[in-house]
Amino acid sequence: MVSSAFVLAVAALAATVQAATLDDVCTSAYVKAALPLDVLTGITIDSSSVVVSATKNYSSSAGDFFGAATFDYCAVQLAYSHNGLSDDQVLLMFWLPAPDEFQNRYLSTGGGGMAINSGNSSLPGGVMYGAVTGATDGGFGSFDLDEDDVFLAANGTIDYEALYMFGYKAHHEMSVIGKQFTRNFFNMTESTKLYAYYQACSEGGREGWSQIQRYDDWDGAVVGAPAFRYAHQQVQHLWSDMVMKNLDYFPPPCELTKILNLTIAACDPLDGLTDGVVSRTDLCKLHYDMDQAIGETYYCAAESGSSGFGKRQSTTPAQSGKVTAKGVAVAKAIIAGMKDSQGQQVYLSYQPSSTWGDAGTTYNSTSGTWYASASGIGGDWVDRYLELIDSESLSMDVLTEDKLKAWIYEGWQRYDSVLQTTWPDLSVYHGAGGKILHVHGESDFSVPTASSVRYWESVRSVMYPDLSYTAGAAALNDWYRLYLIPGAGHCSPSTDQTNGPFPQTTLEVLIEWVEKDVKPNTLPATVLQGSEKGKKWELCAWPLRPLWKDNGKTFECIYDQASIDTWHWDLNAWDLPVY
Ligand SMILES: *[C@@H]1O[C@H](CO)[C@@H](O)[C@H](O)[C@H]1NC(C)=O
Ligand SMILES: *[C@@H]1O[C@H](CO)[C@@H](O)[C@H](O)[C@H]1NC(C)=O
Ligand SMILES: *[C@@H]1O[C@H](CO)[C@@H](O)[C@H](O)[C@H]1NC(C)=O
Ligand SMILES: *[C@@H]1O[C@H](CO)[C@@H](O)[C@H](O)[C@H]1NC(C)=O
Ligand SMILES: *[C@@H]1O[C@H](CO)[C@@H](O)[C@H](O)[C@H]1NC(C)=O
Ligand SMILES: *[C@@H]1O[C@H](CO)[C@@H](O)[C@H](O)[C@H]1NC(C)=O
Ligand SMILES: [Ca+2]
Repeated sequence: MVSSAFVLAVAALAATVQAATLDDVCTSAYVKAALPLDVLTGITIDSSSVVVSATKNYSSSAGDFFGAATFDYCAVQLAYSHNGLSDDQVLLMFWLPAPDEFQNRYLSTGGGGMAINSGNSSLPGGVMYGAVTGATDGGFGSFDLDEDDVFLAANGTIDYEALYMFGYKAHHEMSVIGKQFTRNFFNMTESTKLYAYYQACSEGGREGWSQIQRYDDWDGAVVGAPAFRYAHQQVQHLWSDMVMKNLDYFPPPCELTKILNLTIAACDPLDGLTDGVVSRTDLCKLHYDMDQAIGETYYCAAESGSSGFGKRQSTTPAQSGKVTAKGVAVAKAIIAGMKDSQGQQVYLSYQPSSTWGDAGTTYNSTSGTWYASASGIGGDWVDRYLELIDSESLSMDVLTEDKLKAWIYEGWQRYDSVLQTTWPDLSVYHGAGGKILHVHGESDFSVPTASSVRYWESVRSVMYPDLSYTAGAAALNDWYRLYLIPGAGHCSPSTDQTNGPFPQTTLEVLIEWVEKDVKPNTLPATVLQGSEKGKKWELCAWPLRPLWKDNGKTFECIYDQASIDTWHWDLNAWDLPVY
């Protein structure tokens, strides 16, 4: 029989333990004692590297994936190395909530572009939910260095350690170390559940999938607009340049913007609610012909700024004129997606109503004409990752349709196991009970929205081959749900469809699902800008599509086969399956 004195003593001890303040535990000595030194074979954590600091009453501003918050945190930076490698050092940054705010949660965060972290900017998104939240530098030398800064050890020589760290190793190591460090730091008993999560978008979305496809480190993941199917994704950034070169027409940006504005205006009402948001880009594809824009007048005032995603800075003169047949032909060919010289489909493309992110042109004030350059992330991919040359030298002159296809093939083969990130069998993660909320802006201009639909479909068809489409979709939606975000661009609300919503509380929804089994039927979202700021929306889970009825009075998520079909591309240029 347990004596009441003993019970009291244990209760008193527990009370003492819980009474620890941030200042009690946010010390170098306490952190060093909590380091999980033996958690991973082949890794040595450097105790002397630890840098610890407490920050009180920190106010973080709202991001697209979480709201504003004020909290105390303990920042812990540490370094580890891989045994047997020279000059190897990986930095981890963890923000830990105060002991009385800790809710038995851990969150990994990722990067964007060629970065594996987002500095500190994603960390509040976990601490505000009582989660220890981590970021890694991938071993690239500092949190400010990107993978493409270190990918080449020299011209012609790949730094394979950096490549594989970026591909998937670094995140796995951070999760394993971060979770055990969290347990040690907060004195968690072995039987206490630590809920582990992930949240990131774009390249960070790809990083998320790199883990979900291999490990069961997390109970749930929020993955946004993943830049996966990497070889295809990077080369497709060159497709708009190819189109302009083929048609020998380099539209003034204003002409393409006018075509965009007319597309949005025409397609907005097709979803049943005229609100400036194209919630059904599939109906836009089915029912709107951009030829209707030909002859419409456009005007844009002179401005200085950047032209196009990742393109060079420039000054643009005032532009005015009428939309040309060639301008519309460029727009249509971009939306029609990458084809080879035989006219076979190589890759999918953006949805109509997306800004023309890859079709930027620059004004040559000497000749008075517009031109395009094959710079940006697509050119970088070819120069650096295929040619292995540290320079931005890709010329428009070398672009041909078959060259683009060959570049995809080369990158696909070379990096299939490390960057492609489309492994469609998620049985390890699913078997451990993992959940996924996958979101993607329906007007994304950098990672085509159809890319996410294709992957969801690959997982469905590989994991539920014997079920009908709807039964397989239902089975998959039990643990992996995809939500398209009306009007949203790349990982944020659109600048052109400002009344569109964004699902800012997705991690909270995921936590409810994982910890309390509240499955999100629809995903709550909010308008974050403009005149309708604060308006609540519900996003439909794929393959259901939004539709308003009775003049916008009632809202439904409907099943529409013709619309679903527009999202499925027959990539008949390839003999291999493109997952
Ligand atoms: C915390 O910061 C807010 C403003 O960000 C301030 O109003 C409040 O007084 C601060 N609280 C403490 C305890 O310092
Ligand atoms: C990131 O957080 C750490 C710990 O609070 C801080 O020392 C550092 O200055 C922050 N970095 C930036 C760029 O704010
Ligand atoms: C963990 O336990 C130690 C020893 O009892 C205690 O000093 C420390 O404050 C505890 N940590 C937390 C976060 O409660
Ligand atoms: C396109 O629409 C936006 C408003 O969303 C407007 O500011 C811009 O001037 C329009 N551009 C053209 C070329 O019509
Ligand atoms: C601009 O046009 C001039 C005159 O045609 C030409 O010599 C020059 O190479 C062009 N510059 C660029 C960057 O295309
Ligand atoms: C790598 O090759 C490019 C293109 O030839 C050249 O401009 C650059 O200087 C080379 N870099 C080094 C470090 O040799
Ligand atoms: Ca609408």
